[in-house]
Amino acid sequence: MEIFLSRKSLPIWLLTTVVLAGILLVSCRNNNQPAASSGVSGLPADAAALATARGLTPDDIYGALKTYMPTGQHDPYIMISSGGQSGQVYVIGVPSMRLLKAIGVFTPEPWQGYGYGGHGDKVLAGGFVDGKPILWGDTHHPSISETNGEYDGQFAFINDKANARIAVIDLRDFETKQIIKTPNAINDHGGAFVTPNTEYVIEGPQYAAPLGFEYAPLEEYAEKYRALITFWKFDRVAGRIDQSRSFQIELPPYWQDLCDAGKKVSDGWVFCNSFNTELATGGIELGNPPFEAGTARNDTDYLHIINWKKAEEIFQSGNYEMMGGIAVIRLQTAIDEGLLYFTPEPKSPHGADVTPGGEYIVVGGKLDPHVTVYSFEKIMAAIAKGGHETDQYGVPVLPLDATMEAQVELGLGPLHTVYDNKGYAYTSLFLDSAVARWTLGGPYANLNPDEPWSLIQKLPVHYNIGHITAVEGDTASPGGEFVVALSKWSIDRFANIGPLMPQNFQLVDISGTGAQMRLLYDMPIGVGEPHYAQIIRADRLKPWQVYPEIGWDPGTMAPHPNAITSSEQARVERNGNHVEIWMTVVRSHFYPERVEIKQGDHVTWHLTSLERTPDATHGFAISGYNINLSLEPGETQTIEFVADRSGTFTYYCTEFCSALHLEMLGYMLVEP
Ligand code: RUQ
Ligand code: CUA
Repeated sequence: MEIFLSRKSLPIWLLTTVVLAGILLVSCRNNNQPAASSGVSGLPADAAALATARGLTPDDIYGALKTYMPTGQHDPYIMISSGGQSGQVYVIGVPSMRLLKAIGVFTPEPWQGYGYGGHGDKVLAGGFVDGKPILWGDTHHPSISETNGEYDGQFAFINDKANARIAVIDLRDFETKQIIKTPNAINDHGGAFVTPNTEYVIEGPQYAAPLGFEYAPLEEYAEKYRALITFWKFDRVAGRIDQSRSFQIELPPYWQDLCDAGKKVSDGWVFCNSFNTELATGGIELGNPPFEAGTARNDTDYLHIINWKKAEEIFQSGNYEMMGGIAVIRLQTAIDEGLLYFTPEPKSPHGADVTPGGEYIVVGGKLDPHVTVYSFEKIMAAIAKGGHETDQYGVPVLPLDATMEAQVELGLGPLHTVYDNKGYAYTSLFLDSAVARWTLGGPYANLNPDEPWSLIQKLPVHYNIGHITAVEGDTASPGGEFVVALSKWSIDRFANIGPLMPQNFQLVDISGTGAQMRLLYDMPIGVGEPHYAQIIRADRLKPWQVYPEIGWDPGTMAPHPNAITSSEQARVERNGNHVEIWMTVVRSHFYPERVEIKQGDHVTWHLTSLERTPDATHGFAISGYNINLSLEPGETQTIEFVADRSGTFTYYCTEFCSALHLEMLGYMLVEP
């Protein structure tokens, strides 16, 4: 509340803090604020007094000035964030860190009428596991569609780690259009990542299981358990994943973790870190080492190096087996055809992040203070040389000294790395609770004045940072203004609201060079534990304000066959015990306002919004029937239900759409 009030009061002292910053900066080590140039003349006394009374430091004032968004002004960047166990995806403005929308994805979402009778039900049903409804998800890594390695702002994808599923969000209306259950797998992690032209959406595996997650005792782990990486073919025109043109590659039962697609020089390849080359199967209660120890015995695990362009050729040549409705390239085929290589990675690796030009792959290490940088050129040379030893499954292992370019000591628990346009990399340090800025070498060395491959600054964050995201920081052309630290713990950063505490998205200014990163702002995320997020330039997005025409079906992104365009066409028709209703919705009435049906009737109800005004959304809820829609301007939806309960029910508009919104209702009479 304190923060809220202080931000509301900002306009009053905005100008004056610029000036105040100039005064206070005389003794400040980071003397690069644009504010400093404003001079000290004309300082309104009330603003200076306010800053003093609140005890604001020059850094606080700088943070306020960098993040404050006056009413009506729009953020230049949009962050698409995982929602963790909420199963949703969040849309957040940067740098204001204002939550703009929580998109219903794997979990029903009432505001959007998602999963309460409308087309969202069909989307959610796509993610059922063998017909069993799964109405939540653990969303991890959103991925915005790319063209030539840059975000194109058309679609976003997100995985559900808990059940191995992928969702497609259309960024024209920011709605979920498809959920697809990954055949043969029951959990995932290394998704969703796109290839540079979104040819494929990559879903990497995690905890191994027998293919098809059939039963097999853990004693048979080495023989029967396997991993699967899925290459989902994305059809841009349809806006859907096409399973018939998708394929999987069988992998050894290591726990593949995070993947990234090569780009530019490394286009055509995918890199995934892994852990548990020990093949640990747990059983602490039996006296076995617990997983946390069993998976950390080896000094190295394997970076997986996968040639997806060649895998695509193998798939197209028919050299696969159909399993669970999808083509699977077997492990032996992958080895024989040279699709799969390993190279060692230091202790308990995490993350695999390709540099903007595709030259290097950076891997963190949960229990190693270094990041290890692999050279794609060296990897290719090592593959060409041949004659490598193999792992126990026959996969060639390229020696580390042949593939490694550099190791950079950053601190404790390096996890994930993103990039900017100044030749810096930014790595999250989980155990240190810090963001490390360090320099890339090679073609990036001349972009800043600092020594290549060296740590430049460690900025404390609060606390236990997992992922990190930068403006377009995982693309071929990163920005350079902001990084967001996705901190897992907030502990003392916000008001005490009980033992379950929000996550903390911390905005960091990276616009300066050298050791000039600065913390700007804390944003609590009180809905689930997000993992990754991506930040896109807002001008790359071209969303609609209203649907293209009256009668638009967001489920198919095409005109709805049962749309009507005026209340004259509205009607109720009965055919036996099937009742079909065509209804219009416009401020401030439904047409018709009385629907009289009989108990046991099968009801098909089409609703069309006649609105063309931006934000003139209507809701449609039928009390007692678990039905709730959101009808945005121009939208048509169909609901179907059996009127199994007789009685008197109201249907009403759940959006405060007009002065006479309370009058926007109707009666549904169900005669016994
Ligand atoms: S895994 S931090 Cu994406 Cu690191 Cu969750
Ligand atoms: Cu329509 Cu309220």
